[in-house]
Parts: sequence; structure tokens; C-alpha cells
Amino acid sequence: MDRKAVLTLLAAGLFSTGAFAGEPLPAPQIINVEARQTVSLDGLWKTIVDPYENGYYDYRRAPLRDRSSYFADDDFNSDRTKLYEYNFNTDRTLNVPGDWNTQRPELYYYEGTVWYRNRFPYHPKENTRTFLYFGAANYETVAGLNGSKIGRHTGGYTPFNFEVTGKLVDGENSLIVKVDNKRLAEGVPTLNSDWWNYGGITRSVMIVETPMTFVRDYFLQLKKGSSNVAAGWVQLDGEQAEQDVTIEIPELGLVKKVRTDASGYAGFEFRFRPELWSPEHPKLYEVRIIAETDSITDRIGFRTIGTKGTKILLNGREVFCRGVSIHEEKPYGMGGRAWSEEHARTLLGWAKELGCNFVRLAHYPHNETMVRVAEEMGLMVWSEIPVYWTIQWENPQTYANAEAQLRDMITRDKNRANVVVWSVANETPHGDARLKFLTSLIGKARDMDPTRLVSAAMEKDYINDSLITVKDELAEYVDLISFNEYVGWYDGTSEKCDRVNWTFGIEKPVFISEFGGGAVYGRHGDVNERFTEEYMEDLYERSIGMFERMPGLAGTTPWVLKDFRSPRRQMRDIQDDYNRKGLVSDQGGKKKAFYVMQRWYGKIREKEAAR
Ligand code: GCB
Repeated sequence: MDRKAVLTLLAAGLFSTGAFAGEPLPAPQIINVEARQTVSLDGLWKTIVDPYENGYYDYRRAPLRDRSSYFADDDFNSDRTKLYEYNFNTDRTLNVPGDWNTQRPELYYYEGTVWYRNRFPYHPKENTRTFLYFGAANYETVAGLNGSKIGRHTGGYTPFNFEVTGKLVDGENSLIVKVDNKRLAEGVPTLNSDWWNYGGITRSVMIVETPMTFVRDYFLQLKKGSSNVAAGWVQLDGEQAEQDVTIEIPELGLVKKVRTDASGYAGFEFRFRPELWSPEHPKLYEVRIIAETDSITDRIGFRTIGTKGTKILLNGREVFCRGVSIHEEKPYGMGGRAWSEEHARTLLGWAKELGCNFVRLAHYPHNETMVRVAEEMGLMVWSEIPVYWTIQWENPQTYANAEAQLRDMITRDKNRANVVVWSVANETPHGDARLKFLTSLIGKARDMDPTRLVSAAMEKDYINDSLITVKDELAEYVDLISFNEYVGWYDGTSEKCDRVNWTFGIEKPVFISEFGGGAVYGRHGDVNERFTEEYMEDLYERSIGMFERMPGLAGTTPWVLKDFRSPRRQMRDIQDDYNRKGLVSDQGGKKKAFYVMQRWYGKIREKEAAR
């Protein structure tokens, strides 16, 4: 079956991207939900740990009917003559949002199904549509409401919403969510990665209430190449598709009127003179989108991003991306997936302290708060999907899954001025099937959003012992020659940085998406001894020396801001399940290399200011 046929089936909900089939797919994503009328379902949920999926399949492994499955949310106490082998009421709780691995010691390595239940009161309102919105749940989710399944979603890091209009009852409602984080060969990411496979409902859950026809989505950014023309569109959802819609930016006295068509869509362009968003001046404007039946407010910034030769241009001026890579993990040894504003402010605060104007949010879309806080703090963002290492390049379902994650990432964050790079992959192996897969994703990203740069973290290749390049065929299709470098850690020892040189065949900005090495905070020793702060410090110093000889270098995002959990890192007393390449330890201690990087970024900033 070709890709188009699969996508058609997917769109029709007839094809499963994951382990489950038959349940409806989510409704199109509603953006900017925080600005809407919502009912939070966060808090303590009852849970059942179900490694054999007893609540979903019968003993012949056939899916159970809803009324016999755990979606029924039966209450043993209501009829003790009936045979039940589960009871949410007497089982234990987990916090939502939150990964399960760090909430209960026996779930530390757990990969499988956990059932979540929330019984909550609700009073349906007249003329109101309701959606059940998940910020994210890792990896495969099936949700059921008041005894019946309502839908399924695949992918651990993007938001999804099911329409539940007419399905919420007046009074107590039962919401059951089956979350399964089993790694899958055909999954995105696939079986192996270098981060913890945190399972669970890892981001907030809410009921979103909207008018019968509402503003589901909109795009408003500067038109590519222009600093005084905005281009965008609005998309209404509902029966009253044709409406007058006004876009207002009160601070600029701007009012633009459009009329949506029979599909609820209207494109627009207008001239204006906004103050531009930049790391030094992260200006955001209140924007109102007012339809006849609905209105929504956002805070939006305007800036241009582009490249010219080997330079990255922000608002038409050359900028060096002083970045750092970040995993979405809580700071200060709290453990687990980060999700709150406080987590975001701490992690991004460290990036600011390092001297950053840029962060690479690796290796999957982070929570929306992270992106919004970064925008407010003046940090440009590289955002990526978990197409990592060895995805099944030939599998059309894997492609459809990756593309859906890309679509949902772009849908959610396309109005954020700080997002400047969409990245489609990390360290993927050369080959025809992979090239086809990734160029299709690049095409999709450019179709959805022509205003930003598109890239992927590639790998380096040796021309000879002392000359390195990037030979990846993908370099032709992306805007940046970005690659993970690692001379002196996976490739020789630190001194090698002094001996090698770089050359690039294509004239594009060079971007080091990763480099670095590991050290245990407070572990001291000889510069040649791995895992000491001295080795790491020396490696950073020599890497910087090498970067200063690198033609066309336009940015770096060292690996990584903070030590993060990974089951690949097994050496006791040194790694203890942590990747130790953090500039900051898991407990928040700054390693010597942090200050090396901080000094270098300080120098670059001074040079730029003097220009
Ligand atoms: C890489 C990967 C990153 C790993 C890192 C490492 O190249 O992109 O996910 O964590 O190396 O520490 O090995």
C-alpha cells in the first residue's frame, strides 16, 4: 500500500498506528486551550497496574466488550454476588500529571499498561461542545467515558483531544484511561533510545468547553521574508462555518476583518509595524481573534528567521545560537518528567545563566508551558520529534505515526515566535528508505509552516584522520548542517579536538546539535580520567578551540543541560542510571564545564554587541 492510501485510511480512522484498533482517532487538535473555558481533571487518580492487559483482552487475547472490560468501572461493593477481579475504588492512586516510574518504587522500570480512573462531577451546559484534552500520555492511550470507549491515541509527547459532547452526564462521570508505554519496534521512538521511557499521563488533562462553532486553530506570524506583513489563517469548527472574524492587536490599533468559507477557513494578510521579538527584547502582543460565535486571546510575537550563506539571520541580523540541549526532566533530583511552570522556569533559568539565547528541546516535543516560558524569557527554540536512531523506515504505519507527531507539534506551537527550528530526526542512518521518509517529513513541515527553518541532527564523517565533514544526503534538504559531534568522548580523547579540522561542501550554517562528555558532579581527578569534572572541563575547553576553527559555525547546543535518567547508563557509583553529560547535575550542582561554556558564550555576546 502506498503512503497516500495509508494516510487516507488513517484519516478515515480505519487504520491503526499502534497496538489497538477500532476506537476512534482524536478530533483535530484545539490550540491554545489554556485561554479557553476548561475544567481541570488533574489530581490523584485511582489506578490499576495491568501488565497482562487483563482489563482489555480476554483469556484468548480477544478484546473485551466495553461492559466486560475495565472501561465499565464496575463497583464490586454494589453487588458482591458478581465476580469481579478489579476494583478501582480500593486500588492505589497516582498523580496526574506525572510519570508513574518515579511515583512508586515498583514502577521504576515498568513498561506496560496502567489503568487510570477519575470520577468527577460535571454539569453539561446548553449550547456548549466539550472535549477531553490530554497534554500528553506516553505512549498508547485508550480512553473511555461512562462505560464506553471514546478513542485512542498513539505517541507520547503531543496533545490530543476527543470530542465528548453529549457523553458527559449531569452528576458523576467516570473517565477511564488505559495508558501503555511498552516500547514497540515500529514505534516513534522505537525500541532503543537514550532516555527514560517514562510512562503515564505525563501532562495535564482537562475538559475544554467551546461554543457550538468555535475558533479551533489559527496561524499568525510574519510572512516569510517580511518584517511588516503578517500572513495567517483561522479555522472555525462547527456548523456555522461562514462567519465574520476580526483579528485585533489592540496595542497596535490593528483590526483586520475576514470572512470564513463553507469549511470555516479564512486566510489573511495585513501590513503593520510590530516591534520584533528577539532574545534581548522578547516582545509579545495581545492578539484577539473574534468570530461571531466565539473569541480567543493569545500572546503572539513577531520576528523573522532565515539563513544567508553560512549565517543564521534573526530579524535580518546575523545571530550566533548560544544554546543548550534539554531533556524534559524535573530539576533538583525530583525525578521524572517535567511538566509544570516551576520546572520550566528552573531549567530555562539555568540555560539563561549559561548565557543562552537558544535551547534545543530534545528529543520530542516538550510541554507547551516549556515553550511559552522560553518565549517569554527570550530563548529561541529548536523543537523536534522522536524520530531517533533506528525507526522502521519502510513501514507506512511508522511514517504515518511520525508525521502525525510532527503535525501535532507544529499545530500546537506554530504561533510561538521563539520556535525557529523544526527538527525531524536525530542521528539516523544513511539509506534510501530513510531519505525518503525524512524528506517527506521535511516537505510536510514546510507545507504546514513555510516561515521557519527545518533541520535534523545528523552525524559526522571522516575524510581522512584529521579532516571531518558531514556527508549526509539529507544536508541538501535541510536549512542547517546540524550534527552531533562528540570528538573527545565517543571519538578519541579530548586532545583529539586540537588535531582535527572541518570542512563542509555545502554553504549553509553549521550547527553543532550535540557535543560533550560525562562527569559526576564533585568527582575530581586527572584531566585524562573519564567521568571527572576535570576531563569534562578540558574537553569543553578544547572543543571550543576546535569550534573557533570551524568554518560557518552558527550555533551550538551542548549535550546536555542536566544529567538525565537513562537505562543505558549502568555503571554503578558513577552513572547509576543517569546520563552524566549534564552541565548541571541531577541535584542542581554546576559542573566546571558549565563555567567554561558560560565564559565562551559571554565572549560571543560581547563580540556581537560590539558589532
Ligand atoms: C547522542 C544522542 C543523545 C544521547 C547522547 C549521549 O548522540 O543524540 O540522545 O543521549 O548522544 O549521551 O550519548
